[in-house]
Amino acid sequence: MNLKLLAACAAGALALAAPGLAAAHAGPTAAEAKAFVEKAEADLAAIDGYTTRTAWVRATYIIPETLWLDAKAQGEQTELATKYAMEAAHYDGVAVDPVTRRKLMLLKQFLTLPAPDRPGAAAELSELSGKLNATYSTYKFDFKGKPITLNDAEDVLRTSRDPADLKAAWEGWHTVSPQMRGDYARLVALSNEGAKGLGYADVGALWRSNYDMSPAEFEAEVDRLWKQVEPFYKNLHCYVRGKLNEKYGDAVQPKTGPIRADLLGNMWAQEWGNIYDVVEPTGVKPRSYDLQQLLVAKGYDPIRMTRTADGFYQSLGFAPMPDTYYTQSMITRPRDREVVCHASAWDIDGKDDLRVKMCMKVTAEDFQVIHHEMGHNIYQRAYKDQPYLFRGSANGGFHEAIGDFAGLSAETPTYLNQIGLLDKVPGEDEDIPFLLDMALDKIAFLPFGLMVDKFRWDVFNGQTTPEAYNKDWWALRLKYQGLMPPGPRPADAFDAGAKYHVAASVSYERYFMARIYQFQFHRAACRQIGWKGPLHRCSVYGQKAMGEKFNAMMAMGQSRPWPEALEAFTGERRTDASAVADYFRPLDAWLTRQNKGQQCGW
Ligand code: X8Z
Ligand code: ZN
Repeated sequence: MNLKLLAACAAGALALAAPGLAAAHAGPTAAEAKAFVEKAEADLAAIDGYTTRTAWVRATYIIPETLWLDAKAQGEQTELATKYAMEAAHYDGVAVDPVTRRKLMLLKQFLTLPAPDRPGAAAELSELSGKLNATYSTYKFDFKGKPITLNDAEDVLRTSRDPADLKAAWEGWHTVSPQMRGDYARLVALSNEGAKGLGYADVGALWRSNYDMSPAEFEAEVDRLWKQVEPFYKNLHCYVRGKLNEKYGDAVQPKTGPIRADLLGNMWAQEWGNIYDVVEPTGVKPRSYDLQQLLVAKGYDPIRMTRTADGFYQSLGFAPMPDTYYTQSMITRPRDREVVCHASAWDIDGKDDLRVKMCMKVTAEDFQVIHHEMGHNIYQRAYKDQPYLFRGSANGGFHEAIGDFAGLSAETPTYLNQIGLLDKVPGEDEDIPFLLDMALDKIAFLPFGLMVDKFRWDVFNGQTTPEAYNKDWWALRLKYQGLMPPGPRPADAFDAGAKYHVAASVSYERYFMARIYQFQFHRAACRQIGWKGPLHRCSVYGQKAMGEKFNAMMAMGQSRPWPEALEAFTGERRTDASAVADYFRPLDAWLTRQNKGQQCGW
């Protein structure tokens, strides 16, 4: 499976021939480059069949032995991929055909965390990765006298409206990461050394190179996109802060300044839809339904939620998920063993053994997550006939955007009515509540999606030292999200490490990009089906011709630079947040009216 989707990495063993060296005088030839790429691709595909399976077993059954086995396998893969990445650089100046050129580039960018090219380094790096992930995934802390998991703590954040409980659950979970700091700093040092060996300034620069542009251009690109959406976020922040102040009073949430991070319904305050009840608009008709209550009332369970997502994709013309999806996946948290609960989508064999791994509950949030995860599976299946090195998304943002794009339709009242979940489709007078609910997830996420890797870019380039991890993390949380912790942080805190993608080294800017692409896809799809109403009411359910065109884009995998894929479906070649603005326009105007007279910002 696509290594960039699998959290960490690996290291390995093969002694490699160096085809470039034989022809050292004249420099390597195009034929040698092609032969090298073919061998590298075949070897990496072969080891993938092994590492994907060890990773699956480790993630669904955490015991010392599976950690050991997976670290060994990932170590071998990292070592192999690092050697091939270094060797790919020998062909930088050789005139080769475009396919070989792209594959050489992808070989250099293959690893999320490259290892230094010396004995033992890849093994050490993969052990550190596995250990950090396992610490995060198995941690429990004491809450009201009993040990609880992250899942339990997330339930508290989602449902409790008692600020003391919220603070205790938030602070309790954040005790997971002080113990990770030393290992994390070592992982940064090792992988940076590996990245430098490949010719990148550091790991952050390697990650920013994954977008068919230079690292500096990508940085400018995310800043440009953030500027497009920032005023909207500030409007939402202002409105939500006012409501929290009404609910909890000045002592808990003052009227001005940052928002307390534990009051927003989510452990990382990344999506705020869980506190809809607290921020519900007054003076407009209340919402006539709540997705979570509908799911419960109609007796949905996790399998039925999965079948529902499957049904949505089938309506677009995609084949059903295979039977093994339902027998081999891990859909709910097992009672009797430790697992990685953080949701992910798997392609075990590059053929038809697709799976999801999550700890699903019957919530509106997980209804969204299963559409998200299955979107990954749909993409994996669409590009499975590409050569191994092209089996990936146009860029990381595309992979994360597919299922969310489906979700934009699957969360419309029209669709919920079509599948029998909702009895009556509300009228236009419920547009503001609906859009507010969507914005609490989609818009609230944007600055978080942006800042997680702004933090890591600074860690990798050395500007943020281990001693400053927590200070710098909160400086960015304040700057972009306008948040503060619920109380003073202990001297040993490493709050970034309490986020899965940091502990597991999954790059994060992909999610920021995805929040924009999904609206571009949605706008283009709604145009294709001839939708004339407001974008937020458009559903593409049942639109097979649109589905076919979408599949054609996905089938390209990463064989071409991403603007070509974007153009194939949307006719647009640039990432463009105007689709986000188009979707939320009525809400933005409404929020501006609500915030009149308020001192917005922080
Ligand atoms: O990690 C995920 C997915 C798996 S790729 C569940 N997401 C990000 C997160 O949870 O932080 C989806 C939205 C953002
Ligand atoms: Zn995802």
